[in-house]
Amino acid sequence: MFSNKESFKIAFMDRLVSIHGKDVGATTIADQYYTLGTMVREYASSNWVKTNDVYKNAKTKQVYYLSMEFLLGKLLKNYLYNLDIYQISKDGLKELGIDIEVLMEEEPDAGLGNGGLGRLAADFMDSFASLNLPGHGCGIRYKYGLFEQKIIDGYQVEVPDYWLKEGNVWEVRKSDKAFEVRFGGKVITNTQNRELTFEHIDYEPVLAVPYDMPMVGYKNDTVNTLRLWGAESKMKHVDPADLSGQSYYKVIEYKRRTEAIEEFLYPDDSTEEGKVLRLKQQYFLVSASLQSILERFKRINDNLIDLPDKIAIHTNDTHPVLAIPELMRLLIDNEGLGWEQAWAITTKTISYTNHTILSEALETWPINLFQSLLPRIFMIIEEINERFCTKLWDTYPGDWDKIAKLAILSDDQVKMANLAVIGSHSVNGVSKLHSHILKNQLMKDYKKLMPNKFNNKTNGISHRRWLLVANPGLADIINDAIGRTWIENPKELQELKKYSNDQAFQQELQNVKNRNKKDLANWIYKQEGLVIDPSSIFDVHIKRMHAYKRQLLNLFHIIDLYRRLKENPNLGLTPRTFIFGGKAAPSYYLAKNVVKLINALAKVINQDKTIKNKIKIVFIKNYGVSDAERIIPATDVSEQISTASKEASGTGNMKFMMNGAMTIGTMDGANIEMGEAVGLENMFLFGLKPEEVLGFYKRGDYDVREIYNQDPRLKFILEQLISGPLGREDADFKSIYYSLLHNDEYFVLKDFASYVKAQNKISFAYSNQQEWLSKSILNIANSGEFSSDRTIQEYSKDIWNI
Ligand code: 26V
Repeated sequence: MFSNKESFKIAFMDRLVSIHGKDVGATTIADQYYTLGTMVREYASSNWVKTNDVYKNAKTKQVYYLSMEFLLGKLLKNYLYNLDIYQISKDGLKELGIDIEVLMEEEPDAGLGNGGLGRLAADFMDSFASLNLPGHGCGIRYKYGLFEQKIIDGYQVEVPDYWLKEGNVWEVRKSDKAFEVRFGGKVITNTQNRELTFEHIDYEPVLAVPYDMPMVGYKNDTVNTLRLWGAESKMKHVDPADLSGQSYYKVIEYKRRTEAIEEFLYPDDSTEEGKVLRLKQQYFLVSASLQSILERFKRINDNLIDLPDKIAIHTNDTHPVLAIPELMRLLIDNEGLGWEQAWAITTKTISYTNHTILSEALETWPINLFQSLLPRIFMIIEEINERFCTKLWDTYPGDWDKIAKLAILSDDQVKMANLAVIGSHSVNGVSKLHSHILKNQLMKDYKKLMPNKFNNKTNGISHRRWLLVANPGLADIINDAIGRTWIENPKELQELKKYSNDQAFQQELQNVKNRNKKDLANWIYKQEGLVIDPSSIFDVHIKRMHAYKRQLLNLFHIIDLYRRLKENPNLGLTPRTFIFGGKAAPSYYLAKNVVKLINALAKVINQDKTIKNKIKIVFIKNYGVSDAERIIPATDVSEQISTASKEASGTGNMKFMMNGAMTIGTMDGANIEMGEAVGLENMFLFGLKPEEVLGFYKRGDYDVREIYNQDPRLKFILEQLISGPLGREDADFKSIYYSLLHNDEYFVLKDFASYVKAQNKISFAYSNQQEWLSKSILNIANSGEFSSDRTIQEYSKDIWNI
């Protein structure tokens, strides 16, 4: 199609005119973006077909990664890099007077995820393809992604995110590969030749239509598939004999119910009224994906017994765990297999990752709701449950409490995590600590019963997206120092270690960081209208707003710093810019109040001339993937300060490390392994250890009042929430005040003193730039093991057997 700049220019111009039917001069940036998009998609498509043919002909085992979330962000730049046509396109466009950076900004962020779990799925797609591995994603094509966050008077206001407004240039709709998914109705049990058969009647059908997106590997000709399902109504005709019009309205209502399934992504909270719909979405994803997977399998293979050798199905958290009963249903009802055989195939095929130990995030469904929406699936779950409980009885005769705790059905609920553990062959956590807690606390009874199922797969990130593409300046100096092979083999970043004390390299790193900080400062000025000083320390806390992530602890340090500056305006303090970003779930009252508190504090501090610009606070509104790509390369200090034991892994922490930021963090999630990799002297760790936190919870003897009474700084800070300029804000900071003094569930007060000490150490360390840069280089050098390539290789070997 094009192989150099000149042929690119010709192809681009031809298309621009033919697609949009206007003179080149009259085309908009959106037209130009769309044109380049179609060219890139076509450029990838021959390898897409080829990759599929290779898989089919070699009957290669395929992995399907089922996830309710794929937080893709923008794709154009990564496609261009991976297809190795970035430079040609950039130069060609430039000669046509078009700035490729401006054009790339046109692409909407695909925000089909809440946070870490969804972004992980997207980085995994990148690693599958780049490692030449046959791994594909299955998800939902939500019309609206996670809400757009507006800030009005300091408060978060949610607005629908219609990312598909201009269409999605990367997708290919395949209406010939649609499947029917059935809801409601009832099940009739028949006996034929002394065998039971099940007939699902009076159900409501929904059509699942796939939209495929190419997942392009890094310069390797592999193109896998991300299949996102759209929901459509099946053609239903109005009854001509019905003169009342009722049947017409029924058809309309049916259409509405159907389309609601693909309407929007649930924010990470669970309000009662939305629950039925979320369950519908989960079954929709699972049923459509499994039917399509099974159909492809049968086209290529003869014997269903071989399914586990040819297919691995992975469930990203419990959200797609109905894959277990759905596969049982397809094998028994459609394929005629017996229970035992179907169960053996199902459990060998399906594996499950847990992403959190927070009890409020462990999914359960009320039985009555579940049963009426999915009657046949419920029957199968009952059978799985009964067989499992019978076995439990042998191990724990008479111990009803234990049995109720481990059963799938108890307390009138369907317990999804229990179903996941019982019906899969592998259960993994996402960091060493998190897997340890799963094995020894949350799931310890299961671990005793099935010791070999449990394992750890520490998360990773795409070093291509988060270093090579997001921070080209840094990638360039790395390439000059150690060559380019780290791009294929990120562990080779280790080679940078020998430059940790090389003054020339340190200088280059400093130049890159300074440039990135200037760019970010300019962008913040455009975006938020705020002037920040690029020579100040950029201290960044970007992630979902949640009590356990402790944005409050960060704010308390800022309030304390501000007090010190007010008391002593000549305080020798390296100026700092505190950057926050993150969305709060719409119904999470406390988290939304923290957003308001950040903005209120920013208003007070940013306007105060007496502190001579020594502190600035920025809240980045509507924080998303593209913002992360801009902010992380410009960061000096990365805040990873969750209450120890609560953050399953974190992946932002790894992105900052890879971009040379210093971590201030707790002994939590993957922070611990980052410390093992780079050495504790190159991180700033503080606070309670996980076992201390768990000890307090167990004994219930944390006395927050005692801490409060001992530390006058805390008294001052907490008082600011209800009096002074913050207290005068028209906001409910009292609720924060009372929740902390009531029980301080996340140990903000307890960890305060140790956090401030670590922050002081950071200020001191920053003043010695040589040492700082040396640590920064060591962080980059040791970040290679946190590439998602390593993670995917481990899953492939230990769990999927590909
Ligand atoms: C729960 C719910 C409940 C119902 C509404 C929608 C919804 C969406 C997500 C969740 C569970 C979120 C669990 C999660 O995101 N865990 C994060 O996973 C990251 C990737 O493994 C990990 O790095 C983070 O530490 C962990 O918090």
